[in-house]
Amino acid sequence: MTDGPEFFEGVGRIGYVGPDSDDPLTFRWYDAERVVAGRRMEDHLRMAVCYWHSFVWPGSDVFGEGTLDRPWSVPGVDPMDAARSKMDAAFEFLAKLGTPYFCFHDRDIAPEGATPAETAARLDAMVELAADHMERTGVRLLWGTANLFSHPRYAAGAATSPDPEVFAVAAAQVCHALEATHALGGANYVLWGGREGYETLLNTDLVREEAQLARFLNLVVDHKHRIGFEGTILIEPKPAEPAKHQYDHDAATVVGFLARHGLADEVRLNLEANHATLAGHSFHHEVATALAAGAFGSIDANRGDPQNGWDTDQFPNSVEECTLALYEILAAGGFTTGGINFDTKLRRQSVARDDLFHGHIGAMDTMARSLLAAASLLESGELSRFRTERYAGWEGPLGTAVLDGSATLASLRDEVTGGGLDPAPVSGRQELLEQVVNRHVERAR
Ligand code: XLS
Ligand code: CA
Ligand code: CA
Repeated sequence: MTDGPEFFEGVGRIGYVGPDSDDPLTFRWYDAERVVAGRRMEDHLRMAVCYWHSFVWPGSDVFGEGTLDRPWSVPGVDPMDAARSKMDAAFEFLAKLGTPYFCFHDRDIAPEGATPAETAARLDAMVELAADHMERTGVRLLWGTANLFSHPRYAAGAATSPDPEVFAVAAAQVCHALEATHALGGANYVLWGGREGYETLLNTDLVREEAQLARFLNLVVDHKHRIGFEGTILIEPKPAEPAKHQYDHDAATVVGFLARHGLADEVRLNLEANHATLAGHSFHHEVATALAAGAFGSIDANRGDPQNGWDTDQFPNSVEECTLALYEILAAGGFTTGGINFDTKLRRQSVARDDLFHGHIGAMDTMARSLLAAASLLESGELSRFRTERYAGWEGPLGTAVLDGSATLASLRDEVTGGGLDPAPVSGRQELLEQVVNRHVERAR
């Protein structure tokens, strides 16, 4: 504990009790020490609390002001005093919840000052304080990032602004945020481009904006190597909101962008479940697509709502959906530098102070239970065996000749007209496979 006030009075350290617990301030599934598929649960899931929605956002929306009880953000207080008390609250929460990681934007922890020098000094002071809290609590940094979307200067984009001075200010900001992340031992650095897109094509030069975005990213990668940051640079795709169209639309779009600009070996993806929904994909699709391209990095597990078209950032609570994503991740060997960030918001009506605990406990239990189901599915080999058998023909002489380039269009025609081939339809077994998944979800203990 720090010397300051206790913000979450009445809540102690959240412990694992087990599936039969009726106490909502306990874990029913998340048991950090339990070994699953060769790793401690904590090390598999690498879960993180996000600073911005949990400690900065007051519960406002486009139609209404803040509703949430956030005693560490009292209006009228000196902004640096407020930042320090917010950080006390954040680390009290993290230590009680027992999540091993957190994530932050530069402006979440330190308010912008009157001059660039004051802004930089404020961030340095808060990074130093964060280092003390991390040391005291053992909480680590999953990723840092820069807020390149709130300030009015970024209304027309940061890297993709029509004004090179805005590009320069954004570059200075990322330079500092990357160094702050490095100083705190961050495992990754994220770039999410909420304003990197357009509102109308009538005023937009797509060719220039793509070149600017690529240059910006190359500068970030170059600086990462200069300062010796060993974490991963991640891009977080999102199709829209706040921009009408965002260039980092979805996993496949970003993979193409990275390949076009020589960045495929340097940058990976941070995939958010809610952004998959907004792009018209399942989360499973986004994760599998990134893995297939060798570009998978990390996830933001917060979900959206299929009944509306905006970013609701809800706590994950579907074991089935999360099992499918974790299955793909486990099958590929699990997280390396990445992990599971909860970029989650309470609902505006969740005004009790301990609601923040209930949201995160539910999310962590959902991920833990999904991990058990995914590990059991993987261990059974049922899906992988079916997939292997389904493509077995490609290992035979015909498949090999096609893939190694020895077959031509004409040689294939000759083989078909020669009468040797008569492919029969084979069941894809979708319904059966869906029941295989359900069985593992139901039985995982
Ligand atoms: C917004 C994004 C954002 C990034 C970090 O929709 O999810 O929170 O994760 O800038
Ligand atoms: Ca989101
Ligand atoms: Ca996110």
